[in-house]
Amino acid sequence: MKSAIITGITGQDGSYLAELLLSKGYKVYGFNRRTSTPNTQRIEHLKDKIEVIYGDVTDSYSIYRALKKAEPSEFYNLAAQSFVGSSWDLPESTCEIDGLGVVKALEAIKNCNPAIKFYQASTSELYGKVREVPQNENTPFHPRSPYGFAKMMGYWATVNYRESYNMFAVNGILFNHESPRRGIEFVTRKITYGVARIKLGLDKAITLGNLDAKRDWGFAPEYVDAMWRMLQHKQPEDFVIASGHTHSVRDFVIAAFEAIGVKDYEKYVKTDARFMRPAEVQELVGDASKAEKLLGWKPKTGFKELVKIMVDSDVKLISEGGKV
Ligand code: NAP
Ligand code: G4F
Repeated sequence: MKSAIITGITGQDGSYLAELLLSKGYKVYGFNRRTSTPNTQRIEHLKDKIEVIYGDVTDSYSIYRALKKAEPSEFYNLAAQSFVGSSWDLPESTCEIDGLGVVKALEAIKNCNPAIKFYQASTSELYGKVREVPQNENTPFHPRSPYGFAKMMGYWATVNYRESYNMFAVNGILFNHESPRRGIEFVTRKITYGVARIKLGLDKAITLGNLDAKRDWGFAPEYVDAMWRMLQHKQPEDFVIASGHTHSVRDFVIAAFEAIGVKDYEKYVKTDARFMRPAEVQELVGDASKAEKLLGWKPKTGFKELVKIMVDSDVKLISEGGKV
């Protein structure tokens, strides 16, 4: 039986990846840090099927212990301080987790069993102030936040361990991907949750920042499938995973209100400088043709369908008294 460690298993992607690997017959170990209140709601339904190992990617010994216990064939490093907005307030810890944490994981794997295949959760934020449109595996990077430059370290550490030690270590350069499990502070979920509350008469408006920023948004369960495919590929290579379409935050707002039958969205949207960033990534759009050609991966869920899935899910969640 194949086994895998997923760091960041309590997050959006970690929970979907755990489901995918279980469906493929893997023994799944989740690497989960200690928190003062339980944060395992996204994996509650999997608790009898996976094994959780307590640890933290900033703590090398906990990574070694996890490797010894799980003896995995694959290691998916999804752990991160993943919210760009907070990274300006937390630049050091973001670098500790998103940069040095990757080096610690790679070093532990190199020393314990360099045959373990390693996936690094790299990001389209590396492109930042974009040098070309659309962005592909050869587009130069220009990160625009502490999150971006911390992830840059993780990206290059992964490339260097592959080239120096012949390890199967790959970067998935994933563009934004969303779902009903998306964290509430990210703009898509903030919008769909806010729109659901407005529909149910619980709120009068949502307050956002830059409505003109454009992102390439896809559906998270499809993106974790790409992660798995990268580790099954015959050789270690980096891949862009994206929908190939870009939409503004305003487009997302319009589609979310349309999903509840509201056309005059302006009445319900306010902006506030609190949600603006010191530096912005204005437009991202990815070219995933390499992944389609070599991994047979293609996005399936379109933009409007994605927005509707999220709005409907939030309406149901709130109506049933569920919590985020
Ligand atoms: P997420 O929901 O924020 O999940 C992040 C996970 O990392 C959580 O399980 C979190 O645990 C864990 N974590 C944070 N610090 C840790 C530490 N020091 N040690 C161990 N675990 C730690 O993020 P996501 O959207 O699933 O994204 C997964 C990965 O893909 C992240 O690395 C992110 O940067 C990257 N990425 C995401 C996207 C996207 O659009 N979603 C795009 C490109 C790349 P807690 O639950 O305890 O906080
Ligand atoms: O939803 P966001 O916070 O996601 P962002 O910054 O694109 O980062 C996400 O995607 C990356 C991949 O490109 C991941 F690496 C990263 O971990 C994360 O998952 O913001 C999207 C856009 C930004 O331009 C932001 O300025 O939405 C704009 N925005 C406008 N109003 C807002 C808001 N963002 C947030 N979070 N909250 C607002 O009120």
